[in-house]
Amino acid sequence: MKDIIEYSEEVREAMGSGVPVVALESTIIAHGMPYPENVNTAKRLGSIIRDAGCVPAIIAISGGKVCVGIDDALLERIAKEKDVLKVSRRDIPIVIASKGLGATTVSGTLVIAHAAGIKVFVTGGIGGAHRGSETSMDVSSDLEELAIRDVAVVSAGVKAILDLPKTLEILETKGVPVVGYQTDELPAFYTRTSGLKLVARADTVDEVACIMKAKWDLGIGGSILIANPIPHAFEADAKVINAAIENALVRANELGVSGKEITPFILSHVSEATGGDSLAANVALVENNARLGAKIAFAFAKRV
Ligand code: PSU
Ligand code: MN
Repeated sequence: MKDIIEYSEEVREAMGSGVPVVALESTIIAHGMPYPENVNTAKRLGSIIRDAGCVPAIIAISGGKVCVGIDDALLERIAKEKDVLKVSRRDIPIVIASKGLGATTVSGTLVIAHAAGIKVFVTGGIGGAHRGSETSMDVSSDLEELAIRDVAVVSAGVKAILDLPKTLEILETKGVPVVGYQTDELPAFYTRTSGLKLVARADTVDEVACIMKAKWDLGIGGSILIANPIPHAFEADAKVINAAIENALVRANELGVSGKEITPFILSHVSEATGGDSLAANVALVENNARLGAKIAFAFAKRV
């Protein structure tokens, strides 16, 4: 993998001098937000992470190479072009071989962050078990990679388009602790609560770093999922969101949308149905995660 990876200069320098690097996924840019909010958000995440003394590494695939850290020109292409591929772990070798342009999901980003030795990865929401997955078998490969990659993931919980209790069960089976950051409950992305109690809570980044170190020092491979609730001011009305999700699921079913298309389909329908509010919430929660992720990366680096 090593000679397939291309590091940006900033990331290479950071790694050489022990500055903590924070990974960011690119599917959220290509398929999760409209242009130009996506490129502006990506740049703001970079500034937040740099202001906290770390270095951001957006992960993507381009020209037969895996990119760890991308320049503004490639960011612009990922944000703007219509046929950017959504790359999960399964798709990585295909997109490298075809020299296509790929935006990595949580699972794709985890594979690459792990290979690059990055310990903290910031995203919005992870994939999981879809509603009806007991028959469709649609469970995101995000959960498989969370099980085996030694990278802590900061998310705003799990979006209610999924089956949250099933997703938590699978994470338990796979040994992935879900740590509520200053909360006892699993946040549901647009909302701070889901009614589902978590087994672990951390109130400081040092506690999170301690959990990471304990897990990996013992050779228990795999991720720690940090669930960071959306800031109060941006929290959405759960009723409005849930109605939009129900509608989107009915539409997806009618149109026979399945496989890797289903998540982007539902995400875009929900954001259409809720207007600009959900986009503002989405931006706010990812920025909030970037602030926390950088602090965690710093706290962890101090411990090793
Ligand atoms: N959930 C969200 N926002 C997202 C995604 C999931 O709330 O942008 C994206 C992430 O990139 C995640 C991917 O890794 O969707 C999961 O896709 P799938 O369900 O096809 O595995
Ligand atoms: Mn799926």
